[in-house]
Amino acid sequence: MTRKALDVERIRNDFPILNRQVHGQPLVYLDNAASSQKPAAVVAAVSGYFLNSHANVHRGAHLLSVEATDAYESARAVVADFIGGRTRELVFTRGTTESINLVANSWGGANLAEGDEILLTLMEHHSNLVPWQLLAARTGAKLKFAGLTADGRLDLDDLTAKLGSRTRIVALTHVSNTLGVVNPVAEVARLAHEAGAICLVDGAQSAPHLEVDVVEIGCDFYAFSGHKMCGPTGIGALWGRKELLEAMPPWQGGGEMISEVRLDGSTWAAVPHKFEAGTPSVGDAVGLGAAVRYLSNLGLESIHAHEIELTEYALDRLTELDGFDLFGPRTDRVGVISFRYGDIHAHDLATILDARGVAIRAGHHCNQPLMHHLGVDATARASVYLYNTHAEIDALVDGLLAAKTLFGGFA
Ligand code: C6P
Repeated sequence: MTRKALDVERIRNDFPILNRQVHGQPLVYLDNAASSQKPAAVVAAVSGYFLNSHANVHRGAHLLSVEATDAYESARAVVADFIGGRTRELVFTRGTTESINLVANSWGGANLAEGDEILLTLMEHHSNLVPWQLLAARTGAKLKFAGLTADGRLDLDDLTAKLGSRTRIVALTHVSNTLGVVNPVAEVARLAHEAGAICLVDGAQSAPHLEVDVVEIGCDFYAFSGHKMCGPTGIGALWGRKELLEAMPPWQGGGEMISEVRLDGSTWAAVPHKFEAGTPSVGDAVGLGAAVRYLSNLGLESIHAHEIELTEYALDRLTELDGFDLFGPRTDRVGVISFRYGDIHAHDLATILDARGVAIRAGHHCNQPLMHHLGVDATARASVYLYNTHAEIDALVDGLLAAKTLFGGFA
């Protein structure tokens, strides 16, 4: 397939919010790792659904319910295809956090016993750590953590050394939301399987930016969120291997997830509906389907190439600045750029940049153990997406220089 270069100016027209001003300055949105902006096509799909076709799904005999069910289930097919999975293996959830909690509670509750081990890494988001802590407290399982190399990559030797006969699951992020590094998840899935464990990949920061194929990765679960990939908030998905999903008990009970309910017990709907108790977020699923269509039309390969080129430009310019210190490796990364700038606190940097219309994130990024490891309490973080431009990177650089001037230089 030939890769088309992105027409970024045309793409920017699809995102009306990018034309607004912030504090009287043009918006420069560089907080995409936290949440992306939405193209008009996604907003139109959601509003079109509610204005024309809304009813509850899987229930009604009337036309609107049939249309709503079709819209919901075709969104599932599109989203599953986007990550190379089969439709019946894709469970709609509220996002990555809920997807991982589903696995920890359902698979973990059924499969872990005292002394079993859950292997994570030092760079996990709290969403891929706290659910396992809760599970460990409930089952007596132990958590282990693979370390990092000095330049902020996953230490595969350490991970291999920590995989043992009691390891039941290796759960790791595909892309670090602080370090920007892309982890070798296919290699980790292979190592996990060799050790008799399964592998969960947190795809919150990869699904929006990389061509993902869960079959090629060879993982057992893949979790991601719609709002970081041009879709609505409150919707995301868990992809899981059919055999695992079928063997797992339901997590939440209620309508939609049953086959038959009697007073003395119930039987369950087939996957994926077994894991979708209650009325689902139909409009958000439709919006996620539209987001996936939007990204697919542009091509993930082209989106990724644009982001890599922009990231290279950003790193070239930023690393020229006196006092700029990048967290994470220079290569094998996406456009999540975490940094320290002299002795100016990350929160001060974010405030000064905001006054100039430049939105970045400052804080621990729900990575407190990683911050501990890096010896900081917070980092500043700029993160790019398909609609960002070189001029916006220049605005970031100018903002940092202005911050230094405002502080009268570094101590
Ligand atoms: N990271 C960030 O600014 P939810 O909130 O469920 O959509 O995604 C949680 C999550 C899980 N894993 C990774 C790697 C993530 O980056 C995130 C969300 C945002 O970095 C908000 S803290």
